[in-house]
Amino acid sequence: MAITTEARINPSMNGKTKETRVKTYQNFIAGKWCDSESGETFENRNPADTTDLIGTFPLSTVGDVDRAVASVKKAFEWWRKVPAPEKGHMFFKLAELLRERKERYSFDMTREMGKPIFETRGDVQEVIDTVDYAIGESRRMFGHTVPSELPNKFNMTIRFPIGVAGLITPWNFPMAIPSWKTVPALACGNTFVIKPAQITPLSVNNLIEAFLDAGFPPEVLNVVHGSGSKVGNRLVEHPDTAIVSFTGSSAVGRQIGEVGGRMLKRISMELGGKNAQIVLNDADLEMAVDAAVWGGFGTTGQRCTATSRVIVEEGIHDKFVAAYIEATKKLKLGYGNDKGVTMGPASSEAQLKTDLSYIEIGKKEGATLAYGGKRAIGPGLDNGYFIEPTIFTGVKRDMRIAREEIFGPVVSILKVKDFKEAIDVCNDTEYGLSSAVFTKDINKAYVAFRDIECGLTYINASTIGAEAHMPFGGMKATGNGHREGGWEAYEFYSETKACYVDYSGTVQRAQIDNYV
Ligand code: UN1
Repeated sequence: MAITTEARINPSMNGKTKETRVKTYQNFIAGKWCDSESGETFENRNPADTTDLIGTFPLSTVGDVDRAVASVKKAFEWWRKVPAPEKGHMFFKLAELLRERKERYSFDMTREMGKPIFETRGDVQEVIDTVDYAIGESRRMFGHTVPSELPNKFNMTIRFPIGVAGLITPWNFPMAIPSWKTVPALACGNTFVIKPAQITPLSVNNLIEAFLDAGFPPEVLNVVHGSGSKVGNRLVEHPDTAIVSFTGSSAVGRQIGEVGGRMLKRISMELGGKNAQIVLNDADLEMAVDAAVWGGFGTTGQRCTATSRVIVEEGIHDKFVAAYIEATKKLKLGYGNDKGVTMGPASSEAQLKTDLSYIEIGKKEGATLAYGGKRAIGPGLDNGYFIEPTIFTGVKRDMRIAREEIFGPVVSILKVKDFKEAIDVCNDTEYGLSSAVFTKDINKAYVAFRDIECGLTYINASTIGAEAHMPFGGMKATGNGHREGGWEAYEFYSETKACYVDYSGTVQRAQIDNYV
């Protein structure tokens, strides 16, 4: 899958934890690793140290996508008939391989997108969890049997494979999110072409390598690297991709929805978030602070589920802010494969610029910059896209920093007078992905479940940390109503077919013969 073209020494970052080879990576199309027909490539660099070139990947064309789709379309004809439990055996082997390779894949992931190694281990673990679930689900895939309204007639539903899935995946969970899509897609009998984000192509090649080594037929899975405008668009517009699953921004999601809607495709979209953690007066302060540090600055704030707003009730506000700043000071920035690092860089220069521009916006809007606010510099940081974890206080609900998704380590604190106002502020956003409430009052917990307009609500836990066997996704502009993870993903990746057997020996007319 990769050809080493050049050896080089990387002197920086203590030289300890760095790979020193530059490789040429390829697409996987029609059962073979291959370059793009364009011959063009793009670079994959370490965002913690941009002098560290990880490798080059193919900048693919519409022609490459068309070849890939044609190939997996052909494979679908027989893959759909392979018994699901047989697929389950392959998933069993895949889980074993992923467990063996967890450390290597985590290292590669940290190197290409920056989150610390303990987080990338979690990312690979999320893949393992998703695969473990598929092993079980491959022997379930339940339909329903229900009584018929007519005598001597049998009614049941079965799950029916759909066809080719075009999968477009982001860089913040470079393996976990691709696994949420690829694993149930294959388990349900579909085949796929995946286009990974250009920031994290290696992690998806690693996933594909694991699939192949686990014995999945090479014909059923293809990866095509390149830009969203060429490769991504073609996957959406291709007449033979019956399914499109996309994780990314709401702006791109709207475009995909338009095209896919017109073509009547089955589309799943997991888009932006502006998640809030509510801290009520009776909250356990220490826990609420820990959760807001993890939720706000884990993954450098680059999660759809990141805590970008903390809504704090008046009585605990000042204590919370002071403790939150103190706890945030303890974060250690650096290259995530180095020991002791707890926060990596922004994953790209573009993301860093967005983060910094929102900090300027926050200041201009009149919020108080309580901590951070600058590009982070110093030993081990100067070649990377590092930014200080940033806290704004005195944020008002109509400010842009309280409304727009930033996707960086910039947290807005909003003070409210009571629980009712907290819920009102929490819902005052176009998004509806994740939410959290810190309280000891069980009644308030249930009110939160009833009234918060989000796909995920946590009580006394951070807004991040969804588990792979639970449905994941959001309301409002966060998506189009589908969920990833757990059983709901299996519903998305298969059609429901209603099957009837009439064993009465006569032609019975439903709704008519039984109501004379
Ligand atoms: C995302 O940010 O798109 O719940 C996914 C979480 C992770 C997944 C996040 N398990 O934060």
